[in-house]
Amino acid sequence: MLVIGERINATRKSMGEAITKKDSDFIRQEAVKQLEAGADILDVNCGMSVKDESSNMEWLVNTVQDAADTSLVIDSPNPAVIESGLKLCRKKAIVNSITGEKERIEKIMPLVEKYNADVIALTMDEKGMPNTSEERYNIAEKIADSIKKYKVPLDRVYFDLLVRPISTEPNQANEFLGAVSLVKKNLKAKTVCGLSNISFGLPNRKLINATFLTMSFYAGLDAAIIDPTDKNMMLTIRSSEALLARDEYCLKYITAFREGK
Ligand code: THG
Repeated sequence: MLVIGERINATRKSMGEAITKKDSDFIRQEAVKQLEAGADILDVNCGMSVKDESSNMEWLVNTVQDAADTSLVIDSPNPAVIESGLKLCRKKAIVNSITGEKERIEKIMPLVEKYNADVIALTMDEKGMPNTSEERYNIAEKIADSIKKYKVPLDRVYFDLLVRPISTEPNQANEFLGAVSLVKKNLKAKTVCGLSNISFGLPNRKLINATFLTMSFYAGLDAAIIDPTDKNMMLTIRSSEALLARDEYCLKYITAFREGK
C-alpha cells in the first residue's frame, strides 16, 4: 500500500497559519514526522487563496524537499498551481488531480506528460458525484479513454473512487468497494482514496476508518491518503499487507513491531 501523508494541507487550521506566516520549521517538522511514521510520499496542498496560491505552492515544495528527500503529491485543481509545484519536484511526482471534466483534462494532462508524473483521476464529471459502483466505473472508463492521446500509460493513473459518508448514505462503502474491484478487474490502472470521509458524522471515526481501510485493501486499493501519525491506522495497514501476502515474509510488519511503531 502506498501511504500518502495528508497532513500538509492548508484546510487544517495550524497548517493554513503556517503557510500564511511562511513558518518553514513547522512545515519541515510535519514532513519529517509523517515520513518517520511510515508515509511513502507526501501530499502538499496550499489552499485556495487566489492571489498567492502559486507562490505558496513553490514555497511549500521547496521547504518540504529541504527537509526530506521525498516524492510529492501536488494537490490542487488549478493547472497553474500544479505546474508551479511540478517544475520544482526533484523526484517523480503525482498530480492530484484531474476529473472527467474535459477542460481539466486538457489543461492538466499536458503537464503530467511534460513532467513525467503520475496522476490521480477523481471519478466525477460535469454531472457531479456518482452514487453507484457502476457510475464510478463508467467515469473511470471514460477518463481512461480520453487520456489515451497523452503519453501517460494507464499504470501511471490512480483512480480515486470517491469515498462518501455512510452516516447519510448507508450503501456508500459498498458502492466504493465495488468500484475498486471493477477498476482493478477491467483497467490496468491503480486505485487511491482519501479515507476519512467515510466516517464523517459518526463517533469513533478512527475505528470506522481502519476497518474500511482493511476492506478497501482487500478489494484492491493501491494507495491511501491518510494521517500516518495515526498509529492505529498504520498498524492496520501493516497487518493487512501481511495477511494478503503483500509483505514478503511479513518483514514490514515485523520491522514496524521491532521499531515500536
Ligand atoms: N482524494 C484526493 N485528494 C484529497 C482527498 C481525497 N486531498 C485532500 C483530502 N481528500 C485528503 N487530505 C486531508 C487532509 C487533512 C484532513 C483530512 C483530509 C484533516 N481533517 C481533519 C478532520 O477531518 O477532522 C480536520 C482538519 C484539522 O485538523 O483542522 O486533517 O479524498 N485525491
